[in-house]
Amino acid sequence: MSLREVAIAPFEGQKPGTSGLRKKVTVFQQPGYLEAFVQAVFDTAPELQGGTLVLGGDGRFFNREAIATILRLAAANGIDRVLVGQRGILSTPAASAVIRRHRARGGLVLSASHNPGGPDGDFGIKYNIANGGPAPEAVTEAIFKRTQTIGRYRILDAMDVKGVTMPSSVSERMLDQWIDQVGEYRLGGMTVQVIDPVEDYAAVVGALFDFDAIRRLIARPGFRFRFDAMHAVTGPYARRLLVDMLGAPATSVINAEPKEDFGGGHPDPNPAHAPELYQAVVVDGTLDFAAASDGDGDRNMILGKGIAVSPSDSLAVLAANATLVPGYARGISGVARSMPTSRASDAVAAALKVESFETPTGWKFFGTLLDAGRITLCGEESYGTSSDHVREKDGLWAVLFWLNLLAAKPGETVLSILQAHWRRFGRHYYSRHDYEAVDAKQAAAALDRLRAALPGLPGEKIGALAITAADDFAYRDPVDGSESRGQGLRVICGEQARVIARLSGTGTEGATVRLYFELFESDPARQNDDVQSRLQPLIDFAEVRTGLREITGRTAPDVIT
Ligand code: G16
Repeated sequence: MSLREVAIAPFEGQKPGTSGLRKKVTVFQQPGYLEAFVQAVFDTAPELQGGTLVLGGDGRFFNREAIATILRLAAANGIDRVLVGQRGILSTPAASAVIRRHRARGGLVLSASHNPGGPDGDFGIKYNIANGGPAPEAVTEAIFKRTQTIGRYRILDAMDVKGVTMPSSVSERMLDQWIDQVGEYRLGGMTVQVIDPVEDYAAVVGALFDFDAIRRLIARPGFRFRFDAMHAVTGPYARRLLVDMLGAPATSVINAEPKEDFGGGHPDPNPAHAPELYQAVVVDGTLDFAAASDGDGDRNMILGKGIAVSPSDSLAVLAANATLVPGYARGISGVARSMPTSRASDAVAAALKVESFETPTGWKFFGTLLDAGRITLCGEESYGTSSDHVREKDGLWAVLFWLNLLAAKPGETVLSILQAHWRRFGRHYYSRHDYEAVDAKQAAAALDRLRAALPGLPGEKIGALAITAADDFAYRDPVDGSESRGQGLRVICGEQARVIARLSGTGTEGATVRLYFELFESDPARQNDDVQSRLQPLIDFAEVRTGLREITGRTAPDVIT
């Protein structure tokens, strides 16, 4: 074994975005690029020395190579033990569960989430802290700063791996293969423990739900359901929980084999990227319940016969019905949503007389509220929902929650649960329009145009709706007092409506402009209209005031969810 220090020059742009560092695979493949970023993490997180680190990813192309490299870096940086998911697999919520259950000091999760994979696709890496959640902004900023001055990385050079069944010395290629077996071995002075990627996660979520009731629901004649793992990481998790533990037929979990390129698909669970499932359930009504998850297993889409559940509504429904689920039977302490997420969950929190919070986009902003016990549930419009059981959003958890609700409400369907919810709390019509791979300067110009108009907007009208406020969202964390500015442009029409515009922090090509629309409807007779038609005045307003079409030459959004 020999420990080497390799001199390097800093790479430009190693700035973590909404959710870690995401770049094209080819960027990560540059010699020293991954090493420089991981070394910057180790330099900024000295608490990892002598402690346990969790390591795994969504199985996308470059996952295995990255794990072999990170193991050698960790061994050279004084990490005591690394828990690695077998075959390099750990879904994002599972990584969070492992960090918490094993009291690890942090984790590296290799994923670009819903972004496409493969040699020409995206790769990503994010650092999670000891609470199991994404590193807060202060930490990601410190990592970024370190990447700008870094001059060397430390790596274990020749492989020296010792284990009961292992030869004493192996090549890096072999190291990459050794993560296929559950077991323990030594790498330099460090212990590598290859773990079953599902076990900890299944124990954590298994304690929350009424599995007997869900088992009976699934066994009920005529109840037809399907889970689409989109050839991404959730397959093994869904098989263990839904098939092995809950008795669902094996055929109800589709695309369950994780693939390096997600089978050529786009593992983003929304009606645009899971059109067949959407058609089968929502349009043709051939299934009662269906769901899908994304690349790293933290997102969820819930579909019922005749209805695609808006993620904002999903959060609100879960909050309103939480006491029906054993893990939340004593009630919830509060609910948080990201700013662009509809205010449907605020209405529930008000009725339940619990706190509600509006945070910037990014799961990392929920961490302090969860740790402080101020919230139990949180969610985002981008198909993410979760609770205080982990510190990440959790796709399968949301699916189990919905199944538990259906089991606890005999005779109800997804649609009838939603309609009853709207009658009680009012409906927040909601949609997001994405303009993808826009020239970065043009995208900035469109947002600048709306930003410049903000001060003059209050008092103006959008159709019959009066604008009451307009600003660039800034947030002060109520727990630690940290401030975040420039988090998205808001045009607010009292409780009636909102238009929001922001740039995505997860894209890797040009800029993605996101426009979000929300309209409140309290009249039950008007709660079942076509969503896009109801939102049209808000859509027209956003397009005109940003000048998006004129500036970019685009005639329509690329994705509507
Ligand atoms: C990430 C973040 C989420 C965020 C989403 C979209 O999700 O964890 O908090 O809502 O990106 O972010 P943006 O609008 O900036 O693209 P994931 O599933 O990609 O990790």
